[in-house]
Amino acid sequence: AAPPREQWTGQFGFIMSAIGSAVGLGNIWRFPGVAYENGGGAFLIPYLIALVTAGLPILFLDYALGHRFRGSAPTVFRRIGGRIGRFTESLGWFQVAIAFVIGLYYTAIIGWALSYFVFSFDLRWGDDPTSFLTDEYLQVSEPGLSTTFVPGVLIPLVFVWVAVIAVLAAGVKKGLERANVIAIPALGVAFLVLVVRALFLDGAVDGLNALFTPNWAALGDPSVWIAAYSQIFFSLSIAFGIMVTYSSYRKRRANLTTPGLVVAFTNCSFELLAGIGVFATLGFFAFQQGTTIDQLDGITGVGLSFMTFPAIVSQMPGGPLFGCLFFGSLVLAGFTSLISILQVVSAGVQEKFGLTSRSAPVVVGAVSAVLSILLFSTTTGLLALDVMDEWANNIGIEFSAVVVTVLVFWVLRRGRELEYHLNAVSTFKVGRIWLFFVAVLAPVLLTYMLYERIKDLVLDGYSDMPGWYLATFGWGTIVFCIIAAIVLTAFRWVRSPDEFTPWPP
Ligand code: MET
Repeated sequence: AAPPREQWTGQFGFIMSAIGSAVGLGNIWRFPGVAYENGGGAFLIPYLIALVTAGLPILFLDYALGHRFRGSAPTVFRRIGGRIGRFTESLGWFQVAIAFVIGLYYTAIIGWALSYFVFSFDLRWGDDPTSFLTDEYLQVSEPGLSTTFVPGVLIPLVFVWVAVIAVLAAGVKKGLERANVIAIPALGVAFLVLVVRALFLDGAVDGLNALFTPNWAALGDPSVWIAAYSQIFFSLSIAFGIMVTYSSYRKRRANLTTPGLVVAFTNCSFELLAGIGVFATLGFFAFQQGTTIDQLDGITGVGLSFMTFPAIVSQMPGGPLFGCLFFGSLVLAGFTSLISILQVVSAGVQEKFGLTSRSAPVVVGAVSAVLSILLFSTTTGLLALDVMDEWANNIGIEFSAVVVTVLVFWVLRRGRELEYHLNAVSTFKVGRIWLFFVAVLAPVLLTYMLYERIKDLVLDGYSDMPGWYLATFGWGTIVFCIIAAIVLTAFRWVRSPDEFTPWPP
């Protein structure tokens, strides 16, 4: 017989690991720019509404699914499907596929951050960090598929892949949990020092004003709401298998909702803190240039972390230390999320194909690493990354959330059972309001937003990129996930999942 299912040591290990997953590049690299672009201070309203109406409810749903049905996403959706489990399993594989795709580019950004951590010591980017990034470091060429590898990008990327495979192969307790228990406190300290330092820079207050001054008109724009919901899903690591997988390693009698509140609160606090730190720093930059923040370029996404920040670090007293703290934080935050994302893929493959917890990460990691290296260590990596991120997050994850909620609550009608399961041991009880949010409000809102987003992308394209390119890397990503879901569902289970994760309990 196969060994029993792996477990966290206890609640603390789980909470640290769940925070490790939630607090990631999304908090530092994505949130500040998204908030700024979508109404600044006014963005906090859709953000908080998204948190309460969909973020927390779906976080609890993911916990309940993983914990009750005790498996990776495909196992969970097969089990909950009962007689139609052969079909519902595909939803689990769809989530695995999204996690797989995100893992490919997520690693690339961690690799860049690792390079920039080293570059911080001697401010390697020189006087023009923008051209340093695109011309010298990434050596960006026209959109396309290049086979010219860039060694400076390739080497850290390989390093990140080896590290993540090693952590996963060491197992849930000795690998994932241990990595998080060490990295998360370190991240907390480093980031706090960074933010406090930023607040004492000249111009910091102007930066905060730029971030928090509300543009109320933005609230009437559906794309602002979509951005808020996408950000919450990505940031809490929900609706694409991560929390399902992580909660399946919890002990049988476990308090589910209370740790969920702790994790969500910590994540959102960290996110706001990142917004404050980043904008205080931008305020300083604007002050130095004798301009205002709205005149600055590159305060979102890749540009913010890898062009604007290096420029600021160069102008700052004690810049190298500040740079190390910033890029070191990115590496720690990113890595602890990356291990959760690869675990989704690894656990799914492990269970279906009867692999061991040691061999699965090696197989899955090797395949992912090769693809990731092919896509992102060549001269066309940056563009592919931007497009894949947009589609995976704004289409893939939201689509998955809609299908999960409709399937679980309307097709299979398992709402009361999951409510009961959540309440059995948890101290924070959920009830009718939870059911209403997760079963009615979330699917309705998300369906509408998905429709709007798809319409926009079809009619207006994205960032002036050529249509064929969006078809390949954007829509292609979604098509890839759907095909992967169908194909992986069609394979036979090497062993029944019930052998290694006993079911029914
Ligand atoms: N929650 C993570 C973040 O905010 C993303 C999911 S795990 C790759 O970056």
